[in-house]
Order: sequence, then structure tokens, then C-alpha cells
Amino acid sequence: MDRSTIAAIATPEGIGGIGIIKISGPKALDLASAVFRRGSGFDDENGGGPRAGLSDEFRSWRMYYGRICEPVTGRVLDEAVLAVMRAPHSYTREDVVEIQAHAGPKVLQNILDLLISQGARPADPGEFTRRAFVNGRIDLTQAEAVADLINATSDAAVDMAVSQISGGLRSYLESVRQALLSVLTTLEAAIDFPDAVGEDIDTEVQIGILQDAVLDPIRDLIQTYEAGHFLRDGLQAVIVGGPNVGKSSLMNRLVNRNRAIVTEIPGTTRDCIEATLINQGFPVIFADTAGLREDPDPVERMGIEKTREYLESADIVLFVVDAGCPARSGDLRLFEELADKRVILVVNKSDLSAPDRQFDQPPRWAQVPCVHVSALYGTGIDELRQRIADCSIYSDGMQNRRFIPNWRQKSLLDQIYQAVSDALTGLHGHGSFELASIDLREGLSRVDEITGHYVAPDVLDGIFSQHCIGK
Ligand SMILES: Nc1nc2c(ncn2[C@@H]2O[C@H](COP(=O)(O)OP(=O)(O)O)[C@@H](O)[C@H]2O)c(=O)[nH]1
Ligand SMILES: [Mg+2]
Repeated sequence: MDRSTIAAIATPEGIGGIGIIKISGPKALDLASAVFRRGSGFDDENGGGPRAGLSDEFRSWRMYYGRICEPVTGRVLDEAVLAVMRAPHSYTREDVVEIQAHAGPKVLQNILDLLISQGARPADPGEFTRRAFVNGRIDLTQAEAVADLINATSDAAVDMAVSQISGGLRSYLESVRQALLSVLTTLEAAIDFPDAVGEDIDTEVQIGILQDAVLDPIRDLIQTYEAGHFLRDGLQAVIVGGPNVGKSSLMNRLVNRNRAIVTEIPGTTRDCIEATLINQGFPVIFADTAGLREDPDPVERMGIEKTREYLESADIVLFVVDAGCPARSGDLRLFEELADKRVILVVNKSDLSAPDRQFDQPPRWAQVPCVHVSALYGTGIDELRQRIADCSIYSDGMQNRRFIPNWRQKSLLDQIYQAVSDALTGLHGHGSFELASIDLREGLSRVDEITGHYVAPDVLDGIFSQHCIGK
């Protein structure tokens, strides 16, 4: 166990009202008392301010007003307030002191340097949260949610991260783990003591527990991954279609900004242009693309290649056609290429569609949702936004569910699902308890990797290095 005392500037770089330096570890209080003098500067005139003195004079969950001074020269670095949180009632479960000073980069750096000269070590990214995890205050799902909360860009993402930090996912997985463990213990008892225990085991009961208390909850979590991922990272919506159908106009309408240039000249948009909209609480990142056409110039060709790259990673494709023009052969081909994508057909320029200009929709296109809009006048845009929200499988009901927002957790859940399914198949087919228990052990280790009961150090390094310094 690392017994060093770490320190870092916890507030963002730049100039502001208050900047915070955080210290955590066994020497946090000693360090604070070495550099802190209680009281205002006026006390000096009365023979020097009272030194905080011994670090054990600091009381937990108290704030102290004073100055940060270089112990040898007495130079005052800033006026400050100390917040003292003694172990184990702190973020890291160690002694923690937060120094609230003025948020000038030089001021904060001076204080940090002073603490380091007194024996603190600069904290690594995420090291405070890592200590909270190592010291058992939070599990890994909670630690990961801290980074999600800091990075959240929508209310729904905030709610999701807060629920995970509060231990929602942790307790859900804990009950899965208990159920898995109980079946495993039963099977292993039967393996070890076939005469005494083996006879009495009702395999159907064990199958029932695995199905209801392990497999179903894991499947539910996996299904929420997509919604969780959209909430956290945003939904990537790529706008494609032929030249001049109104793709750029549509994006501008959707995000209420003139983000992309609109002209009547085909081939205006050459690069992919992104703009973000918070749609019903979750972020949608629209990408306006170069129109796909048959004989592009070299620059346009590069734009079209980029369009294809965007399409690869698209969560949803807005396929735009002109209400007045029948589907072109390029459209038909593109549509076929998008067979495995979620597509919304957007029939634009509906303001122009007269009976003789009716959009002629190929039968296969009828399988995808279709919205008639006018990007020019804004009609149908709300309906389109609603369709996009529907595609994210996000609805009010989802808000109360636990999400699996990160890929690491999702891939481990897939492995648990597979292992437990294999065990169930074996048990259904009257296979050996030995084989089933190997699968269940596998499932159990993957649960422990999610919560951090057991996880390899390099995995932890990867997770915490994504946090910022001072968190
Ligand atoms: N009447 C009408 N014109 C539109 C509509 N949307 C776009 N346009 C016009 O169509 C032309 C091409 O639009 P633009 O957004 O640049 O198309 P893009 O090439 O697909 O990006 C411009 O002259 C737009 O003003 C619409 O809904 N109705
Ligand atoms: Mg355009």
C-alpha cells in the first residue's frame, strides 16, 4: 500500500475566484500545519499570528482561516481557508486537507511547490479517486462514474453518473454476485461431497436461480448499454444524400444555427461539418457531409471518402432526399449499403411538393421511418427531432434505470452472459457439475473485474489515467 502523501491543484487552470489544492495521506495534517498560520495578517503586529501548531489541533470537518507562509522565510504566499477532513471520513478515507486560496496559476503553483518541498508528492491523474477505491470507500463502477460525471454534457448524463456514484450499479451487481456465488457453492459442495450433498441437490432450483437472479439481470444491463453510451458520448447522426437536397440547410435547422454554408450550387459542402444539439436531454452530434454524386472533382472526392468514414461510425443516418425528385440511382445504391444502420428517411423541400412533384419512394424504403420536412421553413423539424430521440431508445422510463455506460463494463457483461449461458446449457442437458462450475467461476471473476473486487493493476492504471489531476 502506498503510504505517501499526495498533493495537487484540484481546480481547473486559469484565473478565478478560488483555487483549491488538495492534500491526502498520513502527513496531510503535518504538511498543512507546517505551511499555515491561523488568523489575519494583523496579528503579526501583536507578535506574530498563532501558528496552527501541532497538526492534532485541527478538528475534522472544520474550516480554518489564515495564511500560507514559507516556514523558513515567513513569506506569505496567500490568504487561505483550510478544510480539514480526518481519516476515515474523507474522499480518500485518508487524512485530507483542502487549501482554498486565490485561483491565480502562480499562487496555486507556489503553494503546491511549497507542499512538495515539505515532503508531499505530486498526485498522478485520478490518484485521489484511486485511493478512495483502494481504501474501499467506493468500488470501481463508482470510481469510473466520477470521470463520467465530470465529463457529462447533458442533464441525463449527469443523472446517470450520479446514480452510479451513489452505488446503484454496485448494489445491482452485488446481488448478481451473491446469487452466482450461492449456486457455485452448492455445486462445488456436491462435487466435493457427492454422497453427502450430491443426492439432495435440486438442479432445477439452481437453474432457476441462475436464470432469474443472474442471467436476466445481466441481460437487462447489457440492453441498457446503448442508451447509456448515447447519454455519455452523444448520438452520432450523419446526414447524407445527393447534392443540393438540403442537407446543410437541414443541419442548420436542427441545431438552430447557421453552421454550414447553404447555396444553390451543388457540391458546396466538401468537408464534414459537426454541430451538437441537446435533444430531449441527451447530446446528438450531427455531421453534415458532402453530397454523394457520381462525377466529383478531386476535393469533393476526398469529402465523399470522409462521408463514408463517418457513415461507418454513425449511430443513426439521416438519409435526405428531395421531395420533388424521384430517387436517383446513387440513392438506391447508398440505401442498400446502409442495410445494417438505423436510418431515418428525410424527405426535404416538402414545401415544393405539388401533386406533379410527388416523391417516388422505392418499396424497400418503406421499411424505415420517414419524415417530411422543409428545412427552409422549419416544418416537420420537431417531428424529426422526436424520431431521433426515439432511435436513441431513450425515453422517460429509461431515466430510472441503471445504465451501463462504458465499453469496459459492457464487454465484461457479455462475457458473464456467455459463461452463465454455457453453464445453464450444461445443467439443462444434465452435464457435469464440474463443467458448470468452471463456467460459473469464470462469470464470477468477470463480475469482480467490473466492481474491482479483483482487477489487474494495468487495468486500473488505464481507468484512472483517464481522470484529471486533482480528482
Ligand atoms: N424550397 C426549399 N428549398 C430548400 C429547402 N432546403 C434547402 N433548400 C435549398 O436548396 C439548396 C441547396 O441547399 P443545401 O442545404 O446547400 O443542400 P446540400 O447540398 O444538400 O447541403 C439551397 O438553395 C437551399 O436554399 C427546402 O426545404 N425547401
Ligand atoms: Mg451542403
